[in-house]
Amino acid sequence: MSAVRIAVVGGDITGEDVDAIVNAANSSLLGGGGVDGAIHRAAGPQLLEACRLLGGCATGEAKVTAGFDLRARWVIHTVGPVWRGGDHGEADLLASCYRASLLRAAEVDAHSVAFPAISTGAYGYPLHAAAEIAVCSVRQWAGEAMAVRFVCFDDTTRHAYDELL
Ligand code: AR6
Repeated sequence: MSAVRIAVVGGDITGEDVDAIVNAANSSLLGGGGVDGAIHRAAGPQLLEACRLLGGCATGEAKVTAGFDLRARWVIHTVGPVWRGGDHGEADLLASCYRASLLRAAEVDAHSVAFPAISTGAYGYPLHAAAEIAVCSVRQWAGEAMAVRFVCFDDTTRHAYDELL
């Protein structure tokens, strides 16, 4: 039996009642637009202070902070690849974001994790390919039991995940 239970939901990730939400950040970890901006607004200014101490994050890796004003206890900040045509290791880097995020979650004893569709907004990763990598990478998780929620901000994203699951 798989260690992962997967759900697809619509809406805003900042309201998720889970142990950890994942942020699609940039390598500075100092905030931005999209889901990153929404998470920083909802978590409050302490999140930026905590991020400053992390010294950035490489693409494909993940780092954890507290969730501050969020319902989620933790925020896992990961940096997805910018889409550059698909020949620049984008798929491996995106898969690595999901794996690294689940590893960080397990390290802080988080057993429920909400993911946005990493890299599919400002970073331009084609949605269907990204959703497939998201689902495959999460299904390969072989660690402790994990409830994963893919939080889809728009209907197009939701359809892409629904088709896969
Ligand atoms: N809840 C859930 N998903 C959301 C939310 C939300 N509140 N807001 C947007 N999305 P993006 P990226 C969806 O651009 O492509 C930032 O400036 C959005 O519709 O947020 O990884 C960072 O600082 C899309 O489906 O992230 C980086 O510089 C998905 O989240 C850069 O953007 C990802 O879109 C990262 O780009």
